Amino acid sequence: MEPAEALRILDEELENGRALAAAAADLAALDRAQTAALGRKSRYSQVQKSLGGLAPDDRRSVGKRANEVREELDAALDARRAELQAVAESGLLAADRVDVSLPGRRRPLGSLHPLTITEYAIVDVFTRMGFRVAEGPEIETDWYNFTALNIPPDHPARSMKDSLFVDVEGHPDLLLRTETSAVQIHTMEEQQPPVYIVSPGRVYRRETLDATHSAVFHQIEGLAVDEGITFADLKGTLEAFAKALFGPDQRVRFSPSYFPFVEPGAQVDVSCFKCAGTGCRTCGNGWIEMLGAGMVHPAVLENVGYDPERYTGFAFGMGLERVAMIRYGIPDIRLFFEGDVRFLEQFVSAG
Ligand code: FA5
Repeated sequence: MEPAEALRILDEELENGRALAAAAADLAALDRAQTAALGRKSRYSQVQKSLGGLAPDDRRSVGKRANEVREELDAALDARRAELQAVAESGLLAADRVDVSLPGRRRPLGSLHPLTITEYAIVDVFTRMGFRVAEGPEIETDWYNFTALNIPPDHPARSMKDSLFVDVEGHPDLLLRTETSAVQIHTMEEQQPPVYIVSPGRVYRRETLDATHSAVFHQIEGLAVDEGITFADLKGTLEAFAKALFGPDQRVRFSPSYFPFVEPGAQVDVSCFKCAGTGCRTCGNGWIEMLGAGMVHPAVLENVGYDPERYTGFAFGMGLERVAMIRYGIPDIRLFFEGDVRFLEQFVSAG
């Protein structure tokens, strides 16, 4: 290659290279421009390869010009790269921009189950009166579920019809507890009086399902054992409870009833939430049965080693579903267990 031609090519390639750099619209295009201007197959490289064949003076002058062109092209490419990088970054920033003034996206909130809400509300009333929460196992032995509760072997509550037994080899006396009253015994075996506990939990019975009966349901047991406890304490406690949970106009009615572990025993009804006691289709006669209660039987106190001459107590057991039905006007117990969101979401803000 002639030195004059080499110098001309270098000038042309300087112009071409600058034009390519300026025209590159993004960083990838700029890489391609760099390869075209200075890469192994570029005309610039051809000039460089031809340097070896030139006379020493020409090699020096052409080589010097080649270095200048290279520096200028590098500078042009670097300048364009800086520009394109700035554009790319501002694009990223723009894409990432958050408009804090836009309304937020609301995620649907889960909520407590109406039975949980009701349980918390009931427990809250009693803990404020000085009761503490006690818990017991759902699988019980004969002793806790029956014998210690003064339920003799021939009592109907023991029959296979009412109870669900657990088939564990070597443990013929295991069953799913039929009432939370079993927790009374656990608690009294573990501590001396005074006892003031409430015990929420699941219970199991061999029942045919209908609008007010389930085979698995919840109860809240209450137990108070101390010196000098009377039936008046039981009445006052339950009346205060009913007013706290259902409002100041709530009326409570006691009528005699039988449970082997209390004497005397009572059934407690509350005035109907719908008709306020005048009688309607929900309640029939104006009252809804809510719980069983009574004075702890002396035989039960003896079974746990308490002195029945010194201590007396009251106990009650209420159906949690029943209370929730009264509180919210829910007509069918099965609604609690079906998991239908249309039912459940009505309690999102209930408390
Ligand atoms: C008892 O279970 C006694 N342990 C209550 C008790 C405790 C009495 C302490 C005296 C002293 P009863 O079987 O009646 O009693 O059940 C109590 C409450 O549970 C009922 O008033 C009712 O509200 C609820 N209940 C009973 N059976 C069902 C059922 N199958 N489904 C839903 N709730 C029920």
